[in-house]
Amino acid sequence: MSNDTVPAPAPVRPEPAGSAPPLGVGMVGYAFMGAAHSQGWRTVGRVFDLPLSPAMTAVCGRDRDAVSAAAGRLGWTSTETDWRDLITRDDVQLVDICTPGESHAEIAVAALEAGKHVLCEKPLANSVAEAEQMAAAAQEARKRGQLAMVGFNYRRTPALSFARRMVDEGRLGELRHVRVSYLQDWLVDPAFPLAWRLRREAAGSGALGDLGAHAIDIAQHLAGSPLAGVSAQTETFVTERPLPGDDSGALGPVTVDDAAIFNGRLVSGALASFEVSRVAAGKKNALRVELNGTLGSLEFDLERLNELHFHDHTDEARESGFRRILVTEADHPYLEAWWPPGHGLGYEHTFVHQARDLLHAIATGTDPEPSFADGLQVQRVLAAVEESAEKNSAYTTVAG
Ligand code: SOE
Repeated sequence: MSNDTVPAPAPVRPEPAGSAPPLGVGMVGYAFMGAAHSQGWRTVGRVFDLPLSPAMTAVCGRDRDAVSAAAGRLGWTSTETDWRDLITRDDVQLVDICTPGESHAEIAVAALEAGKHVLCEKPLANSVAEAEQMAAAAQEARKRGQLAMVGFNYRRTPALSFARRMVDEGRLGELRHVRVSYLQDWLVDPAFPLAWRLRREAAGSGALGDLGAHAIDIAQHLAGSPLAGVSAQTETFVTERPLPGDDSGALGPVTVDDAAIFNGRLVSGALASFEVSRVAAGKKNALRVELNGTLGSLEFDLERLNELHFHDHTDEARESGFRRILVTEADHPYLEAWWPPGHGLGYEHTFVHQARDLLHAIATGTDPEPSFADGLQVQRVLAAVEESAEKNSAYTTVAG
């Protein structure tokens, strides 16, 4: 066990007098997602009025030197080299899991059994069986007052939060279509190495679990209805890639998809279509969402994340069309705590909002969304997509 204390970075702003009671956070993993979550924990108390004040108590990683460096860089007070030691610390009440999918289930279940609240990165797990185990552990823990949430952070862009509000208020009428594409291009180059995200045993699936999980969550969340079934195709275009850290030029097999396309029917009756890819040249992190209802339509593009385009179909035809809503007004979701109108937010703010919402849920004892049960349902959709693709696109019902 390490539990080394690293010098804490100087606070940006001193804690206000009479501040909220502390809640110790312990984070496992400190790469891309760990850095994003750290940004959330570092910032949330300096922007929002909170019922609990998160303390960045400890970060955990196997390599002692690397985790120590990460702690200093990201703002964590101490380190652990074994997550089993992290989850049993008395000064940690919330365990934040930012590791590859292969370890989510083991860490989350153990942390819940150790009496901690849990935040887990998406996708919830690498298989439906693991996700079921996690959802069951979360249900048990709920009886003891512990909460568990999945990190589908895009729900917390102000624009998509506002879109959800507009759907709830009936501004789109009855939804007919939900269309989501999520495209990246970092795997176009066949020389890109066989990283963990390209190995099924580590990542569960490829673009499907990585990007499709977000797309499915967003579609179902905005529509307020789950997918009933899907018809899908998946493809791995580059089937072998260079082994990381091996200069001999040896290749290893890619065991996940590069891309997936699928369509389906929501329980509400709306039709949904999805396209996800990590080989779409020129698309960096292009998440696009479109909703068409009987009274109007909405469009969102993560590359212009402060905007929402709304067409009100009840407008007089001669004046109707899509209008751009700049989602930066104080009464837009989350914006009351940020900048004056027009001073937009970015990707990292979704993690601040995620931390804010989870802290409020813990303080008030309310169920956070998305829950582990929601994460399990997304996992079932992912499994149905893979099953359909194996059966040459046969319509496959989502289990549940
Ligand atoms: C990598 O493709 C990735 O980091 C995803 O894993 C994240 O969930 C997404 O937000 C950005 O892209």
